Amino acid sequence: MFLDRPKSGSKALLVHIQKHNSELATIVELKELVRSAGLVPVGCLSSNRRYPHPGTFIGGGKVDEIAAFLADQACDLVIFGDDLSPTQERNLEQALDKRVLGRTGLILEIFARRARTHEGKLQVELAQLDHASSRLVRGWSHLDRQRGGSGRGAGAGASSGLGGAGETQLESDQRMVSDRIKRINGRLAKVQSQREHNRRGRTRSDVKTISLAGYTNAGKSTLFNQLCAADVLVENQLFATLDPTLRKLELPVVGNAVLADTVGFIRQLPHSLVDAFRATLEEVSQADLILHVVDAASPLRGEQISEVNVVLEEIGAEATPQLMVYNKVDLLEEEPRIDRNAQGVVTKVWVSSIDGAGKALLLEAIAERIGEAVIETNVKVRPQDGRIRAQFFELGAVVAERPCEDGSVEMHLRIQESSFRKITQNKLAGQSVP
Ligand SMILES: Nc1nc2c(ncn2[C@@H]2O[C@H](COP(=O)(O)OP(=O)(O)OP(=O)(O)O)[C@@H](O)[C@H]2O)c(=O)[nH]1
Ligand SMILES: [Mg+2]
Repeated sequence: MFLDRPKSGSKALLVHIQKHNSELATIVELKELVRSAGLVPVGCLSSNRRYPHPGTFIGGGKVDEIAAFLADQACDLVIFGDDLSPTQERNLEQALDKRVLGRTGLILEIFARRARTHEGKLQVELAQLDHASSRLVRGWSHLDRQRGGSGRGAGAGASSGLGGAGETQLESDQRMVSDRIKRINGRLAKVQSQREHNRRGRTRSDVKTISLAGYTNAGKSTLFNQLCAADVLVENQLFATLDPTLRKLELPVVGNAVLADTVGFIRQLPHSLVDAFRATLEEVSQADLILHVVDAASPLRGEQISEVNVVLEEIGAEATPQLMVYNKVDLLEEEPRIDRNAQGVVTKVWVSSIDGAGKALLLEAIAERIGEAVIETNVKVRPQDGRIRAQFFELGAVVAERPCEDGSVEMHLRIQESSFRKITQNKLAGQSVP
């Protein structure tokens, strides 16, 4: 009842607010979002506004223009490219007598259509309920007015002690939503503890995890299929991938790693979604390396990179090492190549995932970056492990050393994690002092 979703194939009028540059590209993106939600755009009206109107987002003249369009054309709903407050949404629905959807509602609809796994479906429902419940609370005064109440301002209801059908209905609606949210949270906790368990297992076994991240439609799944000879869904649609998929990845020198394909990001990714998907997004934040895949041919390339970084920060992945992958070079006058910074560290790899160009370069770059993890640690080396001590010195990994009373030495090391493991072969297990 609360999740009243538009039917597939519904006709939608799009409303776009001009704010800054690259307007054409944002309109194209809005149309793609609408199509990805299974809806059919039948028109697009633009409005120039610096600040949204508090009551209706757009001005009165624009509302009339939309009403005129709707009177003329068969259309099932009106979609705004921006987020609307619950009040704005309701006022517009009343004025236009049509279902109105803001950006968050639209993205939630795409996710609802895309969710395949149990966990994905629960997460999307959670986000939708969260979104619906905010509307349920603040929409109350509007409900009250409709039912012949006195038209008090939003927020006055709960404490004003109003009786009658409106309040009771609202309260029972709220209770049903919050019960459902609790139930979903309970079920999610179970699924997610399994995910956590699997991830821990991977960490313990020392397998490196590399996670793809990037703007939706950047080509993450295409790249994933190239690198892992996998067969995950690739589509010229936004949010084709929702549920994370893990596969084994063979790296030169380093050996086996795990690569994770994940959900794409987008400008203004709804908060409720980020929250609901926190567990799956942990594949990204907990990774040893993030491959930030960019559609290098997009006119919005720069904006998309910043948007992805904003979401990465939001999920606590800002400190995770990143390697930029500039994808779709086949659409540019570029050859696959590796870019390095002044210190010689690989920062960017240019590839084409669709034809596999640059694949070897990328694998090389990943191996280089993954192998770079340097740890600083103290270890105690017994006299009979003299060979281990010599190897640390050979590598130039010894920062300081001091003898202990029992004849062993305590060594302070700065060393590549993998070399440390190779040299000690766990013989020093339990002696390492972090
Ligand atoms: N020309 C060209 N097209 C590409 C390349 N890589 C991917 N594509 C196309 O870009 C579109 C999106 O690819 P996906 O791999 O589904 O993108 P994604 O990043 O996984 O998208 P979401 O899962 O929706 O976030 C598809 O139409 C691909 O065929 C490339 O290197 N060159
Ligand atoms: Mg994908």
